[in-house]
Amino acid sequence: SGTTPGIQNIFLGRCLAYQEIIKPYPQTTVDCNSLWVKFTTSFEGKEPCGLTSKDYSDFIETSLSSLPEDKAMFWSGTYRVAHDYAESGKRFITLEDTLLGYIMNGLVWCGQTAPPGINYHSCPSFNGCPVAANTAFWGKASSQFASRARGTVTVLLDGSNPAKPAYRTDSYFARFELPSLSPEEVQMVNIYVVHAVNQPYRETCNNGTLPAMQRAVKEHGLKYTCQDNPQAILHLLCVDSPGSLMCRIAQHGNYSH
Ligand code: NFD
Repeated sequence: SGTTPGIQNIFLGRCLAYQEIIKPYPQTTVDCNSLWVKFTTSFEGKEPCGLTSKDYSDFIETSLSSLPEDKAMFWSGTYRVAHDYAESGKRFITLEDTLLGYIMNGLVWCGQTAPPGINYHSCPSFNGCPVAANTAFWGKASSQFASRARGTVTVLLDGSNPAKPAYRTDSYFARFELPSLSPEEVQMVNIYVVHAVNQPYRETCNNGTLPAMQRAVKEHGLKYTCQDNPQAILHLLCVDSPGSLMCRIAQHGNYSH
């Protein structure tokens, strides 16, 4: 598929709405028109597969500001529940709750050497380039986001997916985020293993890929905790299966055994 239709309007609209209406946490103001120019300058007129994270440095560094303490949240395989829990930056701040991530989430774009420099008709698929073009942007955005985390950070991993291990060394989290956490600024990594309701616990804090992840966190010089399906996460998942046994919450005057 090609570049997202109307990408300039979406970009500018998201940028303005984020700063004028959404404002999830205090940040310095960024001019949306100059940000659009920095974005297009990153890839315009260039081979779509020839980009590196350097091409996006100026754009990414202009739009990402500092993060409040204890708020950064990372997710891997847990997009929906992580964002439900983060509550649009009110409880936790994911990359998608920052100005940069909010503007860019879900957009598709690519350049071309021929005029007009942006390809509106066809862009390489996610795996279509030798080094995915996606990684040039999202890898840099992820590492810059993680490098701004302070205090306690929270990571949500998927312990129920038979096709994808909870901790994959080829995930953005493992490749770009964990290595960018500052051992000086980050005091604790709280790992939450998410288990789908009514599914067997495939991987837990003590099984599967989680021990390797905890070793990696420790080797990076960080302290951690690990919890399987904490109550707050379970309660969020239970919205979709309120009647299932593991979702039953005792109510005053309505206990069932
Ligand atoms: P993931 P992760 N094809 O859930 N982040 O740890 C297509 F089309 O496995 C945010 O790798 O976890 N898309 C964003 C794919 C993107 C494919 C990257 C694929 N084969 C990284 N594989 C974002 N907002 O878009 C992976 N993806 C894409 C940061 C797809 O968009 C976040 O701060 C999927 O939703 C988070 O902490 C996304 O990669 C961590 O890295 C993540 O795949 C999540 O990357």
